[in-house]
Amino acid sequence: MSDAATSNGPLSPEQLAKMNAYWRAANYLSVGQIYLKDNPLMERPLTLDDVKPRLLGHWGTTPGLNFLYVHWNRLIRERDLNMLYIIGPGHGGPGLVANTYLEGSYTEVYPHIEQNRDGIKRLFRQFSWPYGIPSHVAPETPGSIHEGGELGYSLVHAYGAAFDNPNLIVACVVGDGEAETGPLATSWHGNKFLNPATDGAVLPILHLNGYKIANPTVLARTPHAELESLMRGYGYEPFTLEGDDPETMHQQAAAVFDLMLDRIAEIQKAAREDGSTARPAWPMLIMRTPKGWTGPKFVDGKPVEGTWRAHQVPFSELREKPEHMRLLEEWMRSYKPEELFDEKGAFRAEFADIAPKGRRRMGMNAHANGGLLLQPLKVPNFREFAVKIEGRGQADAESTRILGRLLNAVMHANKEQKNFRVFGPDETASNRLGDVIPDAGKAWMAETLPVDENLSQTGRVMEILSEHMCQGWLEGYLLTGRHGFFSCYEAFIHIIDSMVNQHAKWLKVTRTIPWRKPIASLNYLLSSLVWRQDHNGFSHQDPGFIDHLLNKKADVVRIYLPPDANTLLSVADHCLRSKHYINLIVAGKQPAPQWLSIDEAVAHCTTGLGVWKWASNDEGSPDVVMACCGDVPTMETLAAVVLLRSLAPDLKIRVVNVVDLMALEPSSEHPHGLADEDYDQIFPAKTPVVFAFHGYPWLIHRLTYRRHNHENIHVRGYKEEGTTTTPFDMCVLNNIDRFQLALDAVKRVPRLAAQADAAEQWYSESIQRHKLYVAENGDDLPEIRDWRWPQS
Ligand SMILES: Cc1ncc(C[n+]2csc(CCOP(=O)(O)OP(=O)(O)O)c2C)c(N)n1
Ligand SMILES: [Mg+2]
Repeated sequence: MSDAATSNGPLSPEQLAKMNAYWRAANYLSVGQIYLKDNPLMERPLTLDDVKPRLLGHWGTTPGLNFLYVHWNRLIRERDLNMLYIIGPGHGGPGLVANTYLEGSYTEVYPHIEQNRDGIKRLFRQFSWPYGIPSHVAPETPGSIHEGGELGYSLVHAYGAAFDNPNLIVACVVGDGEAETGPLATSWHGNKFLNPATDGAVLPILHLNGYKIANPTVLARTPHAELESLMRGYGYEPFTLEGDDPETMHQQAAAVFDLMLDRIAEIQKAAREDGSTARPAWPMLIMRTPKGWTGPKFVDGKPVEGTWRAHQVPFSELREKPEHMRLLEEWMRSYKPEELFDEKGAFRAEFADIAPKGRRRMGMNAHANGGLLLQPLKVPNFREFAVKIEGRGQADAESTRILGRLLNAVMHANKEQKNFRVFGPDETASNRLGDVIPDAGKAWMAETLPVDENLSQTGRVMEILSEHMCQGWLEGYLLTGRHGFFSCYEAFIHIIDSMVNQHAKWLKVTRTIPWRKPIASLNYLLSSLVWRQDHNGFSHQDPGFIDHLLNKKADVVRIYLPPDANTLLSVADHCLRSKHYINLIVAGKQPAPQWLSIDEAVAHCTTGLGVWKWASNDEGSPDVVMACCGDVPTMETLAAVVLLRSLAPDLKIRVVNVVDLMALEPSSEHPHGLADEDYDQIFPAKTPVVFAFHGYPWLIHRLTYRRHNHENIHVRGYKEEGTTTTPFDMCVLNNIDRFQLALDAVKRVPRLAAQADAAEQWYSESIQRHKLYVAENGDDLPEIRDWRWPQS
């Protein structure tokens, strides 16, 4: 095409020519990254030596992303916008690298990628090259908070970024394939939670390039009227942009974006100045352009542009097929690099000049490097919420309810900063964190009825029945420099296993990127735990998220199982203040005995695991160590100790409680790992250890297999036995009950060998009695249900 303006629209001929040149430059640099390692400006004919040996990357989505970038640049300049760009199809990495290079951001963070021939050569070479940069919009890419490798989370991240950022516009490209994922399909409902007065705007672009890797997309083959109705049904005002002629498309895009940005400004003015409280129909764009736009139309006689064949590298086999070499040469020269870069290889000033400056450049937007904006969370003194301990285990408390009070105080303390939100899939109250709700309110922009309680347009508790949304909103919120807390039923947190993988990868990589500043930790509270799912049963019983998280890098993951409310307070305080971790807290919500004073709790949490002297009688050399981790296993262990005292009065028992699971690992594997000398003091050589664990038992072996005395550790935990039954019967079904733990101890202490048979008998009788009682009465035996630690 010629650069002269031929179509009508808001762009002047000169503006159109410059924007198109900018787009050509971005496309040129994108193709160059995928294909070339030398001859970056094509100052001589391409040869095989210029081409990378392995061609890795994705072209198809990239020209569309580049097209949008240049249009965002114009809008940012003209309207002085603060804009963040989130790319759903993150495989379009070359486009974002190209654009941040053209605007200068890339060179600022990576000075060796200079604005000249050498710089472009390095830019090309590093892409998808061993120890170079990844092919996606990765943490290494300036301006990104979203990798996009795992599809589905762009729009939920966009909403998370926009909450409490009233001056931010988050432009979000949703791939039409990505739009088929469950999380993305729900993400559209973010508009029911976004307040136009106090939050920023999200500008979704459905990138309808028609195809995924190998198939058409559902939405591309849905009649336009249906698609528009779908978007209207989600509550948006859909706009459409369709075509493939660059000039016409630039003009039409400029026109439609002007309309959409005006619409956003109107919505915000209505809410912020005119007091409107209605939920607005935010604009969204359906953008229908060819996949691999401006790329090769045919390869080997088959159509490529506008088809799925454009998805990755449109053609390879350059060595074998000279025709392909010619295609590459033609394709790259179609962008006219000689017009775009000067004789030194610098992007010509007349084009470079149309990009925004400084922090307005999307590659330099501080919101995309949230650690730059992070204000420490104000955490009030958690000791004020402590449970008073008058006699070990005498009074019950609901641990999570106590935590809810602390969270409420945190909400209050950060009211002005507006940088703390609590997330949950309809379970905040059920998990007994309800004290955080009345003052903070639950965010809700949808309709309300008189029967509703605590819904508020400025609510800070985020509840939607989608673990994906809770996770994604929180990630977006954290990545843009704020703080949050996510509570979830233990069994269903698995729904976001894959999302947390991606976040953990992000944290791991960003640790090594000097210009990326640490962000607040992602804090989980898992409650409604496996052992106390009396009314829900087997479907609600799964402690496996701990195992899942353990696969992540040690420098990213922390896992805590506080046995009571005061330890929970101490752990939560620590997690809320920490940075750049994934903190998992597992704590029950049911009334349960309280063991440690707040001072003891702080000391215990500081070491992570320790001997509970008040429950031990080992005088420094135990016959057996009764270890426990998790609130129910702790209670069963203590009850087992009491049983053992009558079964074998002279048995020297040491009780060890583990609150920080990672303390079990060797210090060479995890920074929280206890030094071997300290571990050996607590778990002495040759001494049997009966370990009652909240989760799957093999996990404890996994953590301790390198420790001394591992051969003497015997672990009880959840072994996938469950149903709707009494709390104690759950323990019995999984052999983690007090009778079993006591029997385990007797059987493992050599000098009690003579008592083993009698103990087996006692065990069978006890369990039989329990079973009969439960079956008959539908409740646990009174002495079990009302059990208390004996007061000395
Ligand atoms: C959750 C997930 N499933 C599968 C893939 C593999 N994958 C990578 S790209 C792609 C197609 C994406 O299509 P679309 O969203 O339309 O992107 P575009 O056409 O813009 O490339 C698929 C299936 C993935 N990255 N993530
Ligand atoms: Mg597509």
